Parts: sequence; structure tokens; C-alpha cells
Amino acid sequence: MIRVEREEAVAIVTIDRQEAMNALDVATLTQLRDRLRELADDDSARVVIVTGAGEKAFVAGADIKYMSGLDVDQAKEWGALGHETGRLLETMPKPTIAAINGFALGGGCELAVACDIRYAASGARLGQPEVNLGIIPGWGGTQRLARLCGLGVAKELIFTGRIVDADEAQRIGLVNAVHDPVLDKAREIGTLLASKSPIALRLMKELANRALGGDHARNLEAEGETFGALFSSEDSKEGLAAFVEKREPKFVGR
Ligand code: DAK
Repeated sequence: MIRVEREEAVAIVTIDRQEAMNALDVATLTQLRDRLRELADDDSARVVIVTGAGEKAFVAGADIKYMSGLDVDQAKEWGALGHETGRLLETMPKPTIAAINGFALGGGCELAVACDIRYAASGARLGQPEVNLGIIPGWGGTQRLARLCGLGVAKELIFTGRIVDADEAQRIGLVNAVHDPVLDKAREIGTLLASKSPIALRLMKELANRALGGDHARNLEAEGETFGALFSSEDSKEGLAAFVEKREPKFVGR
């Protein structure tokens, strides 16, 4: 089951299927996709944190028992559901943060990697062990991991299935920081981001998502156009005025 709790403008999404290390079966992943769709469209949620229930696992992957019965068409559908969920985290117009509280393996690691920012508890373990099941990462692991850690590191991890601890994950760029309790760190940064201009955050996310692909010159042009257009927003006027007037800005999202 998926729980969504609100702490003011921060939404905390908890994946709770502890009897299976929060592994994602169809019901759980469908619910997660649906809740993320709602949060993507809900302006009152300015930041989304994703975490796992309990202390053992963030998500120990796609449900292996379920996958063992899939035929080709069903496997494609299953892959598409995971891709859609990852794309929501990657492209929704607000920051997404993974609070990795234990095992983040296979589809669990892919889910975390689809978020904008990742924090890990010191006991977290991350990896893409699909190769040991005779399959490949199917929810973005062959693509997004390389964007975070570089192609050489990503290939080593997906080819060997090696699991890394939290410190190594930080060293290779797979997580931004290691902190106990991890949810406190995610909350702290979530609250900080919720105080910033949601328009600036949305536009930065959109532009940053283009940074590793497409045409560099065109992307810079888009940055320039966006920068200029943003000067019509109340938030830009407020932010600039607040500095000049030596006070804290109050952003309204317009
Ligand atoms: N699926 C189903 N059940 C799982 C599970 C998983 N991924 N991970 C753990 N569980 C279940 C265990 O089966 C056990 O259930 P019972 O046997 O008690 O009923 C329960 O959770 C507790 O697990 P353990 O007894 O194993 O606990 P340990 O502390 O000893 O070990 C562990 C924890 C996380 C190291 C271990 O459970 C483990 O190795 N789990 C599997 C991790 C894994 O290999 N994950 C990657 C899964 S593959 C695609 C779409 C998606 C994907 C690929 C392609 N397309 C369709 C294109 C993604 C694939 C994956 O994620």
C-alpha cells in the first residue's frame, strides 16, 4: 500500500509492503503511479519525498515472484508501468527526493535514481542485481544510472550486479548525502525547497533535465529565453526586492 502524508507543502509518499521488503507488485506500483500523478498536478504539494516503510528496505525491487510468471507482452506492460512511474518522478514540475532507508535494489534503485535528489541512511544498500536473475534493469537502470555515475561505473554495476553501501554510493555520485535518520534530512531539504519559488524550481528542473541530452547550444538558448520570461513573475520581483530591502522573500508561485 502507498501512504501519502502532508507536512505543509511537503508530501511524503511511503511505500509500505514490509512483508516483501517493499518490493513492487502490480497493485503497489499502480497505486504509486496514481498517487504521483495526483501530486504532479497538485500545486499545494511543492516537494515530493519518496521513502520505504520500516527500517529494512526502501524498495527491494520489482516483485520477483510476480515477474517469474510473465510472458513477453505482460513483461512489456510491466516495464511500461515502471517507466511511467519513473518519468513522473523525473519530470513532475516540482522537486522529488528519495529517502533511501535500507535496500534499494533493482527497480527500487531505479525508482530512487529517477528522483531529483537522493539521501541514504548509513545502512542503505543500493544496486542493480537483475543480471543475477537473467534479466536486465527495466525501469531506466540502463540509462539513468550512467547519467549520475558515469558510463563506466554504471556498466560495472549493472554487468556485475554488485551492491554498494551508502558511503560508496555517495562517493560514486549515486546518492547526494548519507544521513541518519534519512527522513529527517529529506524533510529538512524538502522544507527548504518548499520555501523557494515554485516557478523557479519548475523551470530549473525542466532545463536541468535537458542538460545531458539534446543540442547544447539550443539548451542554452532555452535557458536564456526562460530566464528573460521569468522576469514577468511576481516571485522574481519579490525575490529581487527582498534582497534589496534586506528581508526574507515570500514566494507565492506566480
Ligand atoms: N520480490 C519479491 N519478494 C521479495 C523481494 C523481491 N524483489 N525481495 C525480498 N522479498 C521477500 C522475500 O522473498 C521474503 O519473503 P518470504 O520468503 O518471507 O515470503 C521477504 O521479502 C524477506 O526477504 P528475505 O528473507 O530475503 O530477507 P533478507 O534480509 O534475508 O534479504 C534482500 C533481503 C533484499 C537482500 C533479499 O530479500 C533479496 O536479495 N531480495 C531480492 C533483491 C533483488 O534481486 N531485487 C531486484 C529484483 S529484479 C522490467 C521491469 C522491472 C525490472 C526489470 C525488468 N521489465 C519488464 C522490462 C526490475 C527488476 C527487479 O527489480
